[in-house]
Amino acid sequence: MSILKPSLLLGALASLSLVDAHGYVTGIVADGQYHGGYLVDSYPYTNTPPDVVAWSSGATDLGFVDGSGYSSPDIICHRSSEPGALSAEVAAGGSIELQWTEWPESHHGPVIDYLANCNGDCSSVDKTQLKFFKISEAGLIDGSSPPGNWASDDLIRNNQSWTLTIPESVAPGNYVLRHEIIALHSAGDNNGAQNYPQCFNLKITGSGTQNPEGVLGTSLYTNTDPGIKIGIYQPLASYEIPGPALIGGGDSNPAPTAAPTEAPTEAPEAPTEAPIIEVPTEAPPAPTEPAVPSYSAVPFPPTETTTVVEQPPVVTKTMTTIVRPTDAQPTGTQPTATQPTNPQPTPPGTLPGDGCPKNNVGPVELDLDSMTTTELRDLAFNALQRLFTPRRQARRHSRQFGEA
Ligand SMILES: [Cu+2]
Repeated sequence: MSILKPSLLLGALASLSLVDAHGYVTGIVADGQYHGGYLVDSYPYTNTPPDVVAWSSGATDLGFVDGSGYSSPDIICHRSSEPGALSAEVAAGGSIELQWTEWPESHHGPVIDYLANCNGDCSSVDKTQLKFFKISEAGLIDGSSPPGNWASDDLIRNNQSWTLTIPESVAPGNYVLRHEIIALHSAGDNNGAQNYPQCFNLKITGSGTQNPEGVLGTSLYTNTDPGIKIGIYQPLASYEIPGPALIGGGDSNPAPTAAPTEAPTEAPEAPTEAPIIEVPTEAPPAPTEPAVPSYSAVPFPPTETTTVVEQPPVVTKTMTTIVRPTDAQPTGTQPTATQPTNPQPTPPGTLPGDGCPKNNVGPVELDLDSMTTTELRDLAFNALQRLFTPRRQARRHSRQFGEA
């Protein structure tokens, strides 16, 4: 078996920024106390993973949920998630720091945090009944220079971590914290935004009385929300953070990297008009010409669709005595002319999916000639992402899903 060599593509890809595998939260610090998270790159392969405050996740590819999954339970706390057994105690008014592994710089977007009251024990709660209210949000910091400076960039600058405050007004009780980055690098496409949600059980103490109603996780977003379907490769004057409105007392502008600035005491008013989108004065950077068609052949991980089928040996049989004239169905070799003489491994313009049955990304037919520059760039991002995902991760992925 041979596959197209990624090395052939490296030169063509050189002009594009490299992306890394996606990150996840390895642990949280609640009021100064560290709690280990759900280590999605090891716990799924352990017989008895430890009890943690984090919800488990089936997203072993460190992948995402997109607009096609906004009404599916996968959007609630990530794919196939189940409640954590433990809870982290934090006082209302206290802080939670979420510690990520390295987040890819190209994956710009907002960072959003919600709470949902478990009304009982979070470790056995039905996630489809949880109603989330937004307690913290941060989106576009500066959109003047595309693709802009975003909350995700702040997270990276702050040593891959994010700190939020539990509103002092929230009533004590058991809650699920839903923490999420939405990557917008491909969000100009339909279902191009990528949601990376993760959940943690909190036991909130204090004397608050606020009990916001909240909305089901499956009702947080639609794939046409202004903050979900948006191209970020043009100057943006504003950005509408998706999801329900921030509750009163919520934190609309966490500033994890700088000294605390004057925090807003209430939620900002809802925008009264659509976000202003300035007409770009110049075209967004385009991938170099040779690079684009090459993406069509990037295989990751290798799938059967990229396997070069060995050409059947041509049988040059000279003996004809075994073929009798009365034989209606010759049992000898089939005429070689009917054999595929040179099977193509992959039709031009086909980008293999990542092979993950849960990722909703199967092989897709692409008409490169009709794609916009933005679409081509997003394709490049995705291809690079697959190309540079660590081999170890790919092997685990293969084991889990039984791929060859
Ligand atoms: Cu990505």
